[in-house]
Amino acid sequence: MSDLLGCRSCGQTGLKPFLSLGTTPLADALVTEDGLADPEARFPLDVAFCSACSLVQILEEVPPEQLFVDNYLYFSSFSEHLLRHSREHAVGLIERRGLDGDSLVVELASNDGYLLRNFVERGVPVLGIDPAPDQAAAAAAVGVPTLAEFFGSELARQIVAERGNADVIIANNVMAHVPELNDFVAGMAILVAENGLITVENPYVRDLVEHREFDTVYHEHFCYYSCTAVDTLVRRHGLFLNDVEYFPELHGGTLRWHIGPREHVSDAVRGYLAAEANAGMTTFDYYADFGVAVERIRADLRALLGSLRAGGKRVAAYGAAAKGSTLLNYVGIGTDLVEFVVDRNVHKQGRYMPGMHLPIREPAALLVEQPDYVLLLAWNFADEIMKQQGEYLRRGGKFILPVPTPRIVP
Ligand code: DWN
Repeated sequence: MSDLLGCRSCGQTGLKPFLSLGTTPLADALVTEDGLADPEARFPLDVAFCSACSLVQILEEVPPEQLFVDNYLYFSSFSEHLLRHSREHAVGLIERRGLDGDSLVVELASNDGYLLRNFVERGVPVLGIDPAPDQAAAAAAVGVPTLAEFFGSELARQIVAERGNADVIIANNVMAHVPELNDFVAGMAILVAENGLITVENPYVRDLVEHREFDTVYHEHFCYYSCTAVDTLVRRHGLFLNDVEYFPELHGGTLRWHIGPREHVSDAVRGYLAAEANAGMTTFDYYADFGVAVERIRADLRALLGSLRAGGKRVAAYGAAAKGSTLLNYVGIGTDLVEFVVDRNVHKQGRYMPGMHLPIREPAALLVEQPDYVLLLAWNFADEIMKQQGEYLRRGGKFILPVPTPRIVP
């Protein structure tokens, strides 16, 4: 199969698979009560490496409309950590770039306006782009004008004609989500002003491998990036990877790439490129054993949950996250092991996790049911969630963190 497929970035065939997570339902396709008996769309979830440009990517291509338009329930504003991170990013850009009422900031995948609202509050004109209709409507309700469309070179030309070039383009957790990757980057090159800045954030593939974050693989994430792969990708479109920032606490380890139409590459970028080459991230061998490590996590987590349940302990879960769907389906965790999942997102409550059909309830259920253990599916927000669940912990509750190795805390 992979011999036929060309790399999403460079087009090279001969992609080399190194991880197979089976055939799984779509991670954010939460199931309604009425839909429990209906068959769920399932797709192969296999990850491969491109030896030509070092891009890690999945081999299956699910239509983006099916992923992000029909019944997409992810709203960014349910995490204080993410809101704080976004606010700091916006304020920093305004100050460093001297943004004002004559500027234009465009965000690609602007979701519910969680980030652009910081610019609106400071008088900087913005434009959000997000194909998910409910999120676009939520953004408009907080004063963020939003186009409910997919971004690419055609929409970029349309925006330039109507609004001019963008002084800043922000693309957080979206460049991993686009099947037509080159058209997406070409669109950014068209839209950005000649002295403008593009900041792109995505989880770092080095953390995925070295912290065993296999559950961050799902069909919404077509690509998993290194600086090497991003550098090659953007240069193809006349853009340059000029700087990079690392946020170890965000989504399991996130890089923010600073990209622009003028070349002035920082020592930080040179350092990352050298470190990735030295670590072997530009070769298949770096990824070759990842699948074995993931199979070990599956065995260890099943054993831990099985022993707790055999001992009469009750187990619930926290975070109806996309990564939670991957984990539950790959490990095979049903209601025999975990009774229910809680989540703050009211749009998710009352539905069921894809595939394994764990019911999703509000977080208060943890104090009502007081399970002995809670499997933290949203482990990337462990600090925020465990602080929030202080009462559950004070009553003797404990959390289970699934990666990089299943363990009970505190
Ligand atoms: O790339 C993507 C990442 C950034 O977000 C999207 N394609 C999909 C989504 O992935 P995810 O669902 O794994 O992301 P999160 O943000 O890790 O999901 C956390 C879940 O936990 C959300 O459903 C919200 C929920 N939550 C909660 O209930 N209480 C989160 C926090 C912080 C909380 O306190």
